[in-house]
Amino acid sequence: MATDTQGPTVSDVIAPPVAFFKPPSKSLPRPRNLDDVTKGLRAIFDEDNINVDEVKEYLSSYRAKVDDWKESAVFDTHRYTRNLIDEGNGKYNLILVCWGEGHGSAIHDHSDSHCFMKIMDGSLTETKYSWPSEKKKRPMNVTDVTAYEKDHVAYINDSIGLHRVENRSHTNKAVSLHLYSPPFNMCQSFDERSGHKVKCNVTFHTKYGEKVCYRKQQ
Ligand code: CSS
Ligand code: FE2
Repeated sequence: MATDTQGPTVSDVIAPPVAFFKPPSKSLPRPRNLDDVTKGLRAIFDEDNINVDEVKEYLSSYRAKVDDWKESAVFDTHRYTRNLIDEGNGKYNLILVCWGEGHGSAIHDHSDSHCFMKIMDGSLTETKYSWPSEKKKRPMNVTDVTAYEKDHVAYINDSIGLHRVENRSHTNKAVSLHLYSPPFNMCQSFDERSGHKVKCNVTFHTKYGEKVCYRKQQ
């Protein structure tokens, strides 16, 4: 691995409030709806130690239905929206992300958190990048491009790298369920051509169905 990269190396251990190293324990029933998922996740995260594969398998075992998310899904014409549906007892944020046709995220990191993304509807393309050089401005290096279909669960953290998520469809919206543990409200986004990074706020379009207003600071 290059020594001038600004991200953590694979040997860096992410140390969130909940440790993510343990053999799977809970065998929860397959969730029938999003309420079940929310409760099941609370039960999984009730433990002090969490297993990444257990969370992935649990989210994968759920077959998403439009009826489950349509009440909480709020779309915007101009950009994708984040809709907070559970704060996981402070251990994680569970967010329904609503992507209009052609909407996509910036290239970003995940503030030392674990990020799970389950496709609830439509299809999303994830482009992964390695951390850019601190020293040289140069185009960022793509490490993987994968299109995910409904019910797939993807996982990333800063040791794996950075990513951009896009709804490349020009005719269909997409909806995804994201779990970030621990929760974070700032991350970094990156310019693909230079690797230049800026800090950005992670804001919500709605929280528990209510529109969130962010006042501009004077
Ligand atoms: N880009 C989304 C999530 S991809 S993990 C966001 O901004 O929250
Ligand atoms: Fe992300």
